[in-house]
Amino acid sequence: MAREQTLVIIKPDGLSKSLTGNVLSRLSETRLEIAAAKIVRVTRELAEEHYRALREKPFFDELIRYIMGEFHDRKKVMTLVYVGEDAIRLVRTIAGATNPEQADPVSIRGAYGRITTYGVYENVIHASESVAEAEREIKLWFAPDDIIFDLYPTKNVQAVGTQRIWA
Ligand code: 3AN
Repeated sequence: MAREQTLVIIKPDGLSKSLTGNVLSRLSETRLEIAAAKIVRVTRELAEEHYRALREKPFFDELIRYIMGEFHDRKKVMTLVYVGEDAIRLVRTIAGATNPEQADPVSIRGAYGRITTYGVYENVIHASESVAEAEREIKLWFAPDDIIFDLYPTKNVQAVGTQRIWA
C-alpha cells in the first residue's frame, strides 16, 4: 500500500447542520494525518474547475450553486488534506456512496446526506476518487505553503503586483 494524499471538502450542508465535529471524528477513525485545513468561500470559477469533469451533467448548475453555498445559510466550505497509507480508499469508504440513499447508513453520507426535492445530492463531504484527481484537487484548493508536507514539486517565482498584508 502506498502513502497517498486526498482532498476532503466538508460541503455547505455539513457546515450548516453543524456536522464539522462529527465528520472530523469519523475521519479520525482512519488514523490518517491532517496536513492542511482551511475555511474557503467558494467562487464560481473555483467550483466549476473543481467539478469540471461533470460539466455535461444535467445537474451541473445545481451542483455548482450547492458547493458555492447558495442553498444554505453558510456560504463556505472546510477543505482538508489527509495523508497516509491508502488514504483515498479509507476516506471514500467512510464517506460512503455518492447517492446518500444508497450509501451505507453508517457512512458519513448515509448518516447525514439527503436528496433535495430539486434533485441535488447533498452528501456532506467530497473525497478525491483517485491519485491523479487528488493531485489536481489539492493543487487547486491549496498553495504549497498551506500544507505541512511537500507533497508535490514546487518552484519559486518572483511575486508581481500588489499584495494584501495585515495593516
Ligand atoms: P463523488 O463525490 O462520490 O466522487 P461525483 O464526483 O460523481 O461523486 O459527483 C460529484 C457530486 O455531484 C456529488 N458529490 C453529488 O453532490 C453530485 N451528484 C453526483 N451524481 C448526481 C446525480 N445523479 N444527481 C444529482 N447530483 C449528483
